[in-house]
Amino acid sequence: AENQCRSFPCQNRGVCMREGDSYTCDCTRTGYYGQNCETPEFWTKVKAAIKPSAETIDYLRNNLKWFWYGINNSPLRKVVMRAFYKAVTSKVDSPPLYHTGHDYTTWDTYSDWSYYTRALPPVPADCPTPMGTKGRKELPSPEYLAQTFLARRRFIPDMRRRTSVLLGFMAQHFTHQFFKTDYKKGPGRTWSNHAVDMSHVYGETTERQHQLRTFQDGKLKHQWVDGEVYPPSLQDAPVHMTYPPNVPEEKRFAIGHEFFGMLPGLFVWATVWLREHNRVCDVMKELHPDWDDERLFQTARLILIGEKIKIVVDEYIQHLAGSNVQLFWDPELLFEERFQYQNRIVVEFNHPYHWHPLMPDQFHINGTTYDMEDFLYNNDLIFKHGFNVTVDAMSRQIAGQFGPKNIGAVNLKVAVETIKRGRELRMQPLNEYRKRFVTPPYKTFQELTGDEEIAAQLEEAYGDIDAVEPYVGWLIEKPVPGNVLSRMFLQMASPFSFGGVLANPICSPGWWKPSTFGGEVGFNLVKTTTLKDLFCRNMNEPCGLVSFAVPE
Ligand code: MNH
Repeated sequence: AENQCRSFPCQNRGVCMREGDSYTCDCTRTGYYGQNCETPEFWTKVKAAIKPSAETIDYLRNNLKWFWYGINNSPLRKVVMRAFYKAVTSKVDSPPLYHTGHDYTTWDTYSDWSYYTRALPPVPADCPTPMGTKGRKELPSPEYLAQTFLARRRFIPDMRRRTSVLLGFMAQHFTHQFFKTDYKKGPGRTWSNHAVDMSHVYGETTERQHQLRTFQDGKLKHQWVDGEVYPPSLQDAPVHMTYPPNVPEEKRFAIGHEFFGMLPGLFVWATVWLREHNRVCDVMKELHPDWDDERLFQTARLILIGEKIKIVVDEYIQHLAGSNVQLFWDPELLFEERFQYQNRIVVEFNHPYHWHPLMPDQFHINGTTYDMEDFLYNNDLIFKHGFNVTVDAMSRQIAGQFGPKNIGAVNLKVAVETIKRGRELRMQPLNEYRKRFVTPPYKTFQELTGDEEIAAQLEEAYGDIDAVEPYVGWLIEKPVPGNVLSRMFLQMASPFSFGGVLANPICSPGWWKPSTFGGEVGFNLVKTTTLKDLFCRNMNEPCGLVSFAVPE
C-alpha cells in the first residue's frame, strides 16, 4: 500500500490522514471543504476577494507617505496595529499542533518542552524522493549547496536599509535567549524556556542565576574596568562558559548565556543589559527601601523583559520592516481578542533566523581593522577602545545584506550544518511553507531568486521548484522591496516574532499594570525605553552614535 499523504494533497492547513491505500483531509475550521480542502466556503471567498496581495501590501506600506504619516499620528494607528497583530498571530498554532518528536498531534506535543514545535509535520518517511514525490532521488550535498548559493565571494553590504553591525549583534544576542538547540540530543531538541525571558542575561536555570547574583540589593555580579562596569570574571562567578583553551583565565567572563564570550558584539549587549539591570535595581531601591534583594532582583528582571520587547518591536522590527507604517508595542490591543499567553519555539523559526550574511569579514573600530579571526573571543578590544567608542563604531559600520552568496568563511560551516539538520528533521519543501503561510507557491526558479544564473543552478540542483529545501530557499529568495529580509521571513517569521513577544505573560491583562513593575516608574521604563536610552543612560559621557541604521 502506498501512503497518499506523501504528495501533500491537503491544502489550506487541512490535515492529511492516511487510510490504507487512500487518505482523508481534515478541513475542520480551515474555511475550506472538498476532498483536499481546496474549495473555499462562502465567507472565505469574500475575504479572499477583498484581501490585497502581498505585493499590493508592500506597495501600500512603502508608498503613500503622507497617508501613513496621518495614520501614525492619529488614534487610527491603534486600529491598524490591532488588525496587524490579529492577522499575524492567527497564523501561529497555539497550542502547537506538531513537534519534532512525532509526525502527528500528541499529548507530548503540548507537554514536552524539550522539543521544538514545528509549523508543518515532516515529509513522510517512506517517500520516493527526499522532498516527497517531487524533485531528484538524491539531494545535492550540503557542502555543494552552501558553496554555490551561500558562500560569500565579495562582501555585499546592506545598502537597502543600511543596517548596522550593532543590529546584527542584537539579532544574535536577542534570539539566542530562546533559540537553544540541544545539539547533543538532536536538531529538534532544545534547552529553551520558549520565551523572551532575558535568560541570556540571568541564566536559564535558577542555579546559574544564583551564581551570577550578588544577593545584595537585587544586583548582578560585575567588575570595574577603567571606571566602568562589565560582566564579572569567571573566577568570581563560576558558571559554564564555552571558551577555547587559548583564552587565558583572566580574560574569561561569566555571562547569562554560555556562548556570549565569543564575540565583542555579544559582549557589548551583555554589558549594557547588565548595567541596566543594576541601574534599575538602584531606582527600585530608592522607591522601595523596604524591599529585599529577591524582590528588587525579580522586579528589575520583569522591567528588563519589558524594555527589551519595547525596543524589539518599536525599533528593531521597525528597522527590518522599513515601511512607512510605524509599528508599536501595545499589549492592550489584544485584550478583547481570543489570545493565548503562552509561547513555544518553532524550529522553522530558528532556521531562517540564521542571519549569518549580516556578519562582515572585518570590523572597523576607531581606525583599527580587525579580521573576523582576530575579532572572535577578543573582548579586550572593548577595553582598548572603550565601550562608547566600540558602540559608536558598530553603529557606523554597515552589516552584510541578507541574501545569496554573502555568508563569510567563518560561518559557512554553520550553514552546512543547518542544511543537514533541516534534512534530519525532514522539513517540507519551501513551497509547502509558502502555502502554509498563505503565500502563493513559486512557479519558477526565476520567480524565487530574481537572478538568472542562480535560478539555473538551483534548477540543476533540485530539478523541481516544488522540491527546493526550505533553508536554502529562505536564504536566497529575492528580497521584499524596502525590507531587510525576504518574503518568507515576513510571512512566516513575523507571526512567530509577534506571537512570541505578545504572548509574554507581562502582556497579559492580569500582569500589564504598574504594580507588576514596582509602580508607575517601572511601568514607564517598560513603555518608553528606546535603544538610545538603554545605552546612553549606562555609559560615560559623551554618548556617541547608537543606531540600527548607519547614517548616510
Ligand atoms: Mn550564529 C548558531 C557562529 C552570528 C544566528 N552560530 C551558530 C553556531 C555557531 C555560530 C558556531 C552553532 C552551531 C552549529 O550549527 O553547530 N554566529 C556564529 C558566529 C557569528 C554568528 C561566529 C558571528 C561572527 N548567528 C550570528 C548572527 C545571527 C546568528 C548575527 C543572527 C540572528 N546562529 C544563529 C542562530 C543559531 C546560530 C539562530 C542557532 C542557535 C541554536 O539553535 O541553538
